[in-house]
Amino acid sequence: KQQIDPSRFQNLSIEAQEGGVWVVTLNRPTKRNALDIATIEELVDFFSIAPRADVRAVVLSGAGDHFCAGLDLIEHHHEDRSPADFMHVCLRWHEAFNKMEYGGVPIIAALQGAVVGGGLELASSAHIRVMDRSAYFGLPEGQRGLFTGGGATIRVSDLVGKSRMIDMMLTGRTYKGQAAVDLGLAQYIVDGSSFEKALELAHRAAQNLPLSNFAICSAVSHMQNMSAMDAAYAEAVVAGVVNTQPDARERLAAFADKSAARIRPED
Ligand code: 1HE
Repeated sequence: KQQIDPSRFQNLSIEAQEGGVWVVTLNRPTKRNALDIATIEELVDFFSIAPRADVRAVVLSGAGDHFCAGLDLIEHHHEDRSPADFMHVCLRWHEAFNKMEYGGVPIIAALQGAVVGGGLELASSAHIRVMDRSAYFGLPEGQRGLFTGGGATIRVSDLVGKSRMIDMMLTGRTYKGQAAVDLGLAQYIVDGSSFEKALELAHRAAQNLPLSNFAICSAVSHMQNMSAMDAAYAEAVVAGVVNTQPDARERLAAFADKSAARIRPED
């Protein structure tokens, strides 16, 4: 097992709650949580360790009125990067975001205000997105003379489809409210605090056995990249491991002796 030392992080604030739920907050509200390279390195750091540090679920949030304004445009402007330099920047973004999507630890994003550009790429690397009424989604790259570099061509197009993503980039179209949920940009919208709802969902997910969550939050994504034949094979192998885990026996016994809760529709 590895240990996470919250004091090592500066651009992220990291807080452990009971039950193995961790809160990871982008903490540069005066910069609208724009993603500079230091923040990306901290995301790589945290999500490299999390799967082996008893982290059972993560709430990913942004301090202040906006979740994340995307690429730190001021840093990018000042650095005046070469093509190769920026390619390597993007590869670090992919390192961080792939660790999130494929790492096996459930990540629930709590969204408010701007979720734009790289901020949307970050949010789409989470497994569940919860938005409040102030949240809006956009890909302003086209207007800035840029292109997506943090996986939007893969993850955002997965959420909303190719044509809608191209429209968002070409015209700067944004989505908010129920329309954003209907498109699949978020799975939950709340009138109150998206953070509180995300926390509730994280605590609920953290009740599952870690190996089940590992499979849910890594295997599904891997399988999407496979042929149907290979995915079915991989699914059988994963189920072979997960569905025979000794820790599950207690839960199965509770079902068999009728002490386990039954599945009923929610209100
Ligand atoms: C920033 C950034 C940023 C704000 N990089 N510093 N992303 C964008 O094109 C979105 C750019 N940001 C905005 O459109 C707006 O800032 C917001 C809608 C997010 C917020 O508006 P507002 O009125 O609350 O804030 P503001 O006055 O615009 O900005 C406040 C401060 O945050 C200001 O800094 P200050 O030092 O002058 O106080 C801004 O400079 C700073 N700030 N956003 C740097 N993005 C791997 S490729 C990914 C490609 C992309 O992500 S492109 C999309 C970039």
